[in-house]
Amino acid sequence: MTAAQTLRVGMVGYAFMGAAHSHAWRTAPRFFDLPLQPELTAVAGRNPEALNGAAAKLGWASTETDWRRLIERDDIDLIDICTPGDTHTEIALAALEAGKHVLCEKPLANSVADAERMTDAAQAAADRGVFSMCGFSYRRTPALALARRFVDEGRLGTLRHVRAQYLQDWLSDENAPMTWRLDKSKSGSGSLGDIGAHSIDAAQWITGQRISGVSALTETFVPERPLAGNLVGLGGHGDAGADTPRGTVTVDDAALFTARFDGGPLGSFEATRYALGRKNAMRLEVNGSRGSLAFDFEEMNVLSYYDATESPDAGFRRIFVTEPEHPYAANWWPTGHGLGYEHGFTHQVVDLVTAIATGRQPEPSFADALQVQQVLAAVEASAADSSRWHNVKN
Ligand code: SOE
Repeated sequence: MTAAQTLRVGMVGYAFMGAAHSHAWRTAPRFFDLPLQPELTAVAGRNPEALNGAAAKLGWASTETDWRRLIERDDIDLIDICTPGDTHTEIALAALEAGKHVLCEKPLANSVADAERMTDAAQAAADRGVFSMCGFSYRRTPALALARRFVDEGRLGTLRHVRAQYLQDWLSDENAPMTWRLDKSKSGSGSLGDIGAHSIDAAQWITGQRISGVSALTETFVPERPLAGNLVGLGGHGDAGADTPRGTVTVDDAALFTARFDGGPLGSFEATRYALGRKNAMRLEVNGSRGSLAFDFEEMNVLSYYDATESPDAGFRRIFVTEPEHPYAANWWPTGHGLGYEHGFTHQVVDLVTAIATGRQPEPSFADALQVQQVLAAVEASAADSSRWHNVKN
């Protein structure tokens, strides 16, 4: 197979997102006819022992202990950034400058200023045929892609409400240890950017409208947490004693905001890691003048649809989004067998590789992700300003 038919990937980071992306790079060519064949050429990380173990487990052909080597190598065509947000800008700018395509995990950056720099570089690189995408993978969940199709087809009529919640509970235990996600210098924000960003992107993409202004509340419920290294040898989190060293949480634990979309609908958004019992409940409901849609990622193969043109007692219909005519579904299993969290990442690779091969700007672009960053910034500004209304800069 000649190099022209392959897309040789270098990935930075190999934790949760690195594992999900690796699965997607391996799986996409086995279930979809791709115009370029991805190759898992190299993975970069700082800890040689852990890196070698991850490369063997996740299927990478080589390793580098400095991500800059991936940029220098002429056997790598695309850089996949799966690291915390404080590293996204430096890596993406270097990769684009070196003529390498970029897939960057969300949120794009830890600040609007950095997101703007990345967007400017991406737009200049696209003029040279070097493309980039931001990894808002929930767009590629078949049920949410079907929701977008329904809105595009006018089945909901004029949109009135968007109701988005992203509920997790992994921080409900006050002794759950510090992680990079709780350190603003690494993550940029807490629930807001980590999971709220998914809701913002999905809501804007499905409705085809952008958030123009917000009023927000944020809260940090547990201001200090045990430093993870001090829990080694202790049982669960509950063993952290009063004398266990603790670190300061510098991000939001929960964010709530109301929003206005530029086409008129009103929005309500909630992101939290304290919704005990909710594990990954990314929920979205859209109400229009002719119907409603509702989705909950904890039942990710189902899209609920209320069609106001039917008899009122028809109620919400539960569509099992596995029919061959549904987005992405024809390439997987017979109807009714269902897909999982990892399939959104595989579909993300399919769409990215296809866009690159056809010379088309992949979506969401860095410019799309910059707009999400603007919403995040407006939410934080409003929360710091007694929840006063803040318009979203565009
Ligand atoms: C947070 O726990 C998290 O891992 C996010 O960082 C991911 O983007 C989301 O897909 C699942 O939850």
